[in-house]
Amino acid sequence: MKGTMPQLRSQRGEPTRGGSLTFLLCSVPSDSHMWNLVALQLLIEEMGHRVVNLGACTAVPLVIEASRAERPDCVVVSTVNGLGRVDAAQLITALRAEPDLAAIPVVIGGKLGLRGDRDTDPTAELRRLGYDGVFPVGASAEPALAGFRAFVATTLERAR
Ligand code: B12
Repeated sequence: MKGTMPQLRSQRGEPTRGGSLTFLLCSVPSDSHMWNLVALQLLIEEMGHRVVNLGACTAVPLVIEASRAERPDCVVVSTVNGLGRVDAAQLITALRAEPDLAAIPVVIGGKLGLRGDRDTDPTAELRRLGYDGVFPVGASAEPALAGFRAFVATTLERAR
């Protein structure tokens, strides 16, 4: 996969408010939705941080390569097509198997199952596999986004 990393980066210049963290934003291989990624990139940039957005249908080897190249403060996985639960397990297993990347915080959020509100909560399962934060989206995205903001403030920004 060498040489294939897209250069889709913030075009908004250097972050302005304490913008010291780098986020690697990606999806999972099966998921072609992209507005979730665009919205999250804007949200994280508004928080004052730098985003490297790998785009939709993100291949697992690309996430590994970009993690090694960028040394992000956090990998953010966003998926909404409902297959995320399965794909996300493969992604975190691959990332955690790389000793030099194993300590990077990785969080996931979005519409993680196919049955909406009737899905069982995937949080415990995904945490057990190695995700540091899990933010499932239900009827409204706001609780997930609030949880993510709190994670960034308490876990990432405070750790610096
Ligand atoms: C546009 C769209 C498409 C377009 C995508 C175009 C593109 N390139 O982006 C097309 C037509 C290609 C498409 C295809 C499919 N889609 Co579609 N799509 C949508 C739709 C109508 C809007 C998605 C969108 O752009 N939303 C705008 C963004 C800004 O909102 P968002 O995606 O929800 O993201 C926000 C939150 O979820 C949250 N969030 C997301 N990730 C993360 C991560 C973290 C860490 C946090 C904190 C928060 C968070 O924050 C984001 C910003 O607010 C939704 C329905 C809907 N109203 O959501 C269905 C929807 C996502 N699609 C769905 C499905 C099933 C499919 C298909 C499987 C349909 C099919 N049978 O072919 C395919 C899958 C394709 C694939 N390989 O992935 C389902 C998913 C079901 C589920 N998960 O429960 C939905 C919910 C429709 C439905 N109600 O059934 N889709």
